[in-house]
Amino acid sequence: MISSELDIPQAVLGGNRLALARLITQIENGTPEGYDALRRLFSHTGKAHLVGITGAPGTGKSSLVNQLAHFYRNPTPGMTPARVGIVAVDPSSPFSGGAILGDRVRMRDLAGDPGVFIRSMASRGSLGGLAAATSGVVQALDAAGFDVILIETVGAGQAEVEIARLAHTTLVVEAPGLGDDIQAIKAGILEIADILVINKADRPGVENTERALRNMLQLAHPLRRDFLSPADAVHHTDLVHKAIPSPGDEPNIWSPPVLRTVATEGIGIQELHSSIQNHRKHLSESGEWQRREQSRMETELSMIVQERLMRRWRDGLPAGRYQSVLEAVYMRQISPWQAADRLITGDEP
Ligand SMILES: Nc1nc2c(ncn2[C@@H]2O[C@H](COP(=O)(O)OP(=O)(O)OP(=O)(O)O)[C@@H](O)[C@H]2O)c(=O)[nH]1
Ligand SMILES: [Mg+2]
Repeated sequence: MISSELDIPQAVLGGNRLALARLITQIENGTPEGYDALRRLFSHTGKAHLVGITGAPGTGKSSLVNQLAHFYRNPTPGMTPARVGIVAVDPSSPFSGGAILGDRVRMRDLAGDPGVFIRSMASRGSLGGLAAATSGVVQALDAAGFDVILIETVGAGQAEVEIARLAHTTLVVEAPGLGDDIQAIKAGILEIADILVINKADRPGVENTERALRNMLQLAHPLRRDFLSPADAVHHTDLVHKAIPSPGDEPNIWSPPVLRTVATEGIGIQELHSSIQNHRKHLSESGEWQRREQSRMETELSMIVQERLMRRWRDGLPAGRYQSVLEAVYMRQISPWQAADRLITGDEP
């Protein structure tokens, strides 16, 4: 039981799961208690490896998250099991909960494991709100001592890009047979991929998908082409599995590997796990970890500031004002810039 006098941040730091669940609800609802708790917990964050999993609907993200979580909990002998937080974010759905994880039997295993904490979140209003709330939830899990936090975002649009900016390592998941287009390319999320996963590799068309992805990767990261000698190019498949050294032999260039998995069978999961660990190592050794941390915080701050300013400004507008100015733009009586002046400064140029 949680009494109302319970010091939630203290309890979260002490590993109390009910306190963590309550804190997450407060964060989702944007309550003052939630912000206050995050203020106290923030100095305890910064340890977890944040891994984003994104891609078009139905590509098998939840199944992969499931398998990865299992692998982190039961790694190869000699490796220490990691504690895993899972956040499933669905910007398109007004409902949370439900079938966030595809494989129900495994989900039950995970749910009974004290080293795993699963939470699903759905849109409650604006995108900025959801991304900011997600970052708060991730901070809570980080402070609670989860070593790895897997953040699944459903879909392949701007919302995913926003949320992916919160992660240290981003997996973009594709599947063969979703039509000729590669969804990630259309949505422009290939640029944010640190690791590309072709899941459902048991399905026909996997070669085409892989070829298309590798071609697109060359365009998205043209720099790497300079380092391919003709001999290397023959073994291109091997090459993309490791970072290609820059001319100065700095370990600073990461080439996103393209991996095949069959999440339903657990095939390719160990390799995927190794890739994630390699990326983490690369981030630390290249100094990129620090840079990403800073850019993550910058993104978070600007998201929060935008959200707050917008809300405060909207609350201060007389009723109907926004709509009437917008109507004037519709009628082409004023330009959008004039409209913004009117709304923000009250000027009537
Ligand atoms: N054949 C095959 N089916 C798979 C594989 N991975 C997942 N599936 C199936 O694909 C369906 C969708 O899997 P999910 O893991 O729910 O996919 P998702 O990307 O999380 O889906 P959304 O969250 O709705 O976007 C389920 O029926 C899975 O069992 C795979 O490697 N091969
Ligand atoms: Mg899913």
